[in-house]
Amino acid sequence: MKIFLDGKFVDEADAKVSVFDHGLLYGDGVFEGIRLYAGNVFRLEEHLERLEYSAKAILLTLPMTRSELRDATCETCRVNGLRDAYIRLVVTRGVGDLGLAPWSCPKPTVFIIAGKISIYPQEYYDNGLAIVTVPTRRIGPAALPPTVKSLNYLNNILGKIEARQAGALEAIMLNDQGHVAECTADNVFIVHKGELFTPSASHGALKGITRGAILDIAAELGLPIREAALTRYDLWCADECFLTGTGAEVIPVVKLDGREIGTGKPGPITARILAAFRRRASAEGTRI
Ligand code: PXG
Repeated sequence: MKIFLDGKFVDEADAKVSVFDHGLLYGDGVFEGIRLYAGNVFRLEEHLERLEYSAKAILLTLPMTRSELRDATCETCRVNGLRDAYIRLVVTRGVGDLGLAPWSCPKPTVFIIAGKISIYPQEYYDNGLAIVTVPTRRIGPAALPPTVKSLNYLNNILGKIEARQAGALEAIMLNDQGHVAECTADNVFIVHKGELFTPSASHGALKGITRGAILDIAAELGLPIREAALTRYDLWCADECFLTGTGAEVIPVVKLDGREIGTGKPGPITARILAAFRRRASAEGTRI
């Protein structure tokens, strides 16, 4: 496997960053997780825009232009002969001294890995996930905007550990006010009386690229959709629930905190949305 690292393609064994890189020392950096479907990069411009916004929010000047990042992303897939892949594009603050100060880092580090990812086994797409609400809250916008896709995932990692301790693969994370924010690495949607609802960014949701695609698909299918403040009660009493993410795509949730959601089986609207998402995923995108 060839990795793009600071402008060059290197072998996996040589794809190394310094122990003085602030991405490692402090989680100081931003990233994107992107999918390649049948030789097309899904919503590449949206991913690059989110990366630019994340970088701007943490006052990190990207060392490559939009078109350089686009070319490098596509080239990483091409040199590895990939048609379907998961792409991880990372920009760290770069190498600096041992203090926090980002101004000691003259040059951000950029690397792109294109490989395989499968987050949930097929049986969960067929039967749905049983998940739990975890005690760790989603980091609030006053601490760090949750819309920034930064290298600081400890908050979500604690949520993931708590989910596993409870025997679940994913977890609902609430915000400081007790509203549903999202999962540890996925956005959440519910269906109630034919309408779709999802938490807004101001309730702690990352503006997921898959979430954005679902908003478009709902409009295309004529399904009413609203961003709303949701509580656990709203999820327990929903007719259907599903999660969205670059890795997971669209996955049904059939149980939350021991309560069956709807019939306890993946619902028909979730199935329509998943089918529409898969159609789009193979039809649209940036050809590599
Ligand atoms: N919320 C959070 C906190 C995320 O990290 C999403 C929502 C969904 O966003 P997208 O843009 O993917 O629709 C994410 C995305 C991994 C992995 O390595 C994590 C994500 C995506 C892909 C892989 O577990 N998180």
